[in-house]
Amino acid sequence: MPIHNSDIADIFNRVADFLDIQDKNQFRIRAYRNAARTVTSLSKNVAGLVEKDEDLTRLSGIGKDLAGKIKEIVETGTLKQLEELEKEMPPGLLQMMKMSTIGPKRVKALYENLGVRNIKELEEMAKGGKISDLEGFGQKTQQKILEEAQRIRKRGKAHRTRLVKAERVIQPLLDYLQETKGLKKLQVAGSFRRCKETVGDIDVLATCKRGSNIMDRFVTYEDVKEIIAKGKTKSSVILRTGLQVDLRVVQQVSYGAALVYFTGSKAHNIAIRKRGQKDDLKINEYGVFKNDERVAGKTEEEVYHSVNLTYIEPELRENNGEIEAAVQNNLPDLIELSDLNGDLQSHTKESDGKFSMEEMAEAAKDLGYEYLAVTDHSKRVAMAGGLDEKRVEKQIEKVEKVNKNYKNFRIIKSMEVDILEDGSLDLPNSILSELEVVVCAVHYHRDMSRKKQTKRVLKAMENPFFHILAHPTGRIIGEREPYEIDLEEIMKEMVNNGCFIELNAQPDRLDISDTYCRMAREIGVKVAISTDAHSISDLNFMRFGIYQGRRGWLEPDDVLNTRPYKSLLKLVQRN
Ligand code: DGT
Ligand code: CA
Ligand code: CA
Ligand code: ZN
Repeated sequence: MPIHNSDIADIFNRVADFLDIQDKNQFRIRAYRNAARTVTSLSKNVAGLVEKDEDLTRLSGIGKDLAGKIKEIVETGTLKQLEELEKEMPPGLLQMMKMSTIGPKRVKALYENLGVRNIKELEEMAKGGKISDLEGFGQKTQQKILEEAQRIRKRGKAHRTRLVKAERVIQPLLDYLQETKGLKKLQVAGSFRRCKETVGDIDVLATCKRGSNIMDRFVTYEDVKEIIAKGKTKSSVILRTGLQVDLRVVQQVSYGAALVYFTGSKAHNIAIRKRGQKDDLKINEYGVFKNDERVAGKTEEEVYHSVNLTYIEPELRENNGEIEAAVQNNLPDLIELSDLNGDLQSHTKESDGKFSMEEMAEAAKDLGYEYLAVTDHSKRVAMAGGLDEKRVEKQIEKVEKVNKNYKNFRIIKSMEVDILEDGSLDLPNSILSELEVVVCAVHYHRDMSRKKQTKRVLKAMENPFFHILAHPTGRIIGEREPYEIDLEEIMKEMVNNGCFIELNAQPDRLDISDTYCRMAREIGVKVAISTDAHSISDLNFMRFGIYQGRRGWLEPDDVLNTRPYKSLLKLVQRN
């Protein structure tokens, strides 16, 4: 909930912007802007006044109506009126208003004079040179508008970047910045640090000795395509890939507070801030203050302790119950990569993998695993060279042969078996019974209704050799929507049947989501975190699965493949 005076002012200004575009009564519009100004310039916290039930109409420019609205904002975090206005507005105009080169006045002028309703039309107009003729625009502005519109288009509709890609782009930049003279600390914050599956932009935080040239170094990095802003404490650039990076330099004493603030999420920050208010603490990116005196802020621990909370891991900071859990000292003991004993999905040359079973085994063993399930495709997935019964028999023999090479490591006899349209499995029980772990997946007929798809998988789970449901929603992040399926119902049945759900760690799948991980934990289904590796290097995707599992509150016990081989087999066998 926004509770800072500036949050209230933002809402009022936004309402004024909308009313302005709609050509509403200028007097009303001014009233909102005045109120915003009053609230901003106030030395007292307005939320505090509301809590003490003080008469807000005593503030200049605040009448009964606006006082009621302030109360609503403080109590609910939003203003209904603003939400209504947002709904009425053509979505294209809303997006235009968010552009840095355009405010509400310009949106209005463009809309009324040129009929521009969205960024695409805006770009065309700017290209055609039509904007510079408008009063208050000019050539320079037109050029700036054109550049921003093009930038937005190039970034594409899903202008979020997958974590794996962001990592690849950011790591060299971090290595480069590490070399800065006088640098003390360097840390990525934002959604990247919270390990979200995709990130909007990258927020980097640094502390430096006085006189460091970090900002110069940052904006002259070879991969910078465009400098959006350059200042002493904050700069923003766009890299060649289109990814935006914000760098903030903060003081050592503020480092922890800034790290909490810029790690977010916003909702988490607001909740923490609100908690501080109860003890008259003011928390912001500079520190924790009591009566304008800094009482904490150097480390994140300090900040959390100042509001009587234990440290909260970044992956949990979504205001989804983590604060309540911290209050009760009941935070989950999150899963870590080192808790795993093996990987339960991988492919070899036998179907669509790139390496032999021997090579995959060797690589998995080198990762310190005790086991690797080789799960080549079954015959229905012909495109991927799926195995029929005969070939599975041979594969089983091969596993036994390869396992002779090892003492403390083994390939688990397994397959990724296709769940056919009618819910039957792609291999007969006679052969499934020879496998140790059977991983089952939907690959075809993804477009069934939710009801049918759910029934199909439930039917498949009736087969006593069904163990793990692989990539349960079939989504590819940013490319392919999940198919319709009721995973809650399926997970409930998994508890009855003794089946398991996969968290596919391929960074473009991360299937299931963090929310479903948490649901699995609550329902009591163990999650298999598997890489679905098609090559040796894919085995390293495991960490993305771990990130996602941590975001889903998973503890080691919630994860199937933390078990050593023997207990794993016992757990997997259905009666
Ligand atoms: P993203 O970039 O869309 O994947 O998500 P974030 O979480 O990285 O968000 P971003 O880059 O807009 O801002 C970074 C952090 O800064 C965010 O997680 C929390 C903090 N922050 C940003 N704006 C606000 C704000 O208005 N209020 C508060 N309390 N925190 C904010
Ligand atoms: Ca960000
Ligand atoms: Ca940012
Ligand atoms: Zn598959």
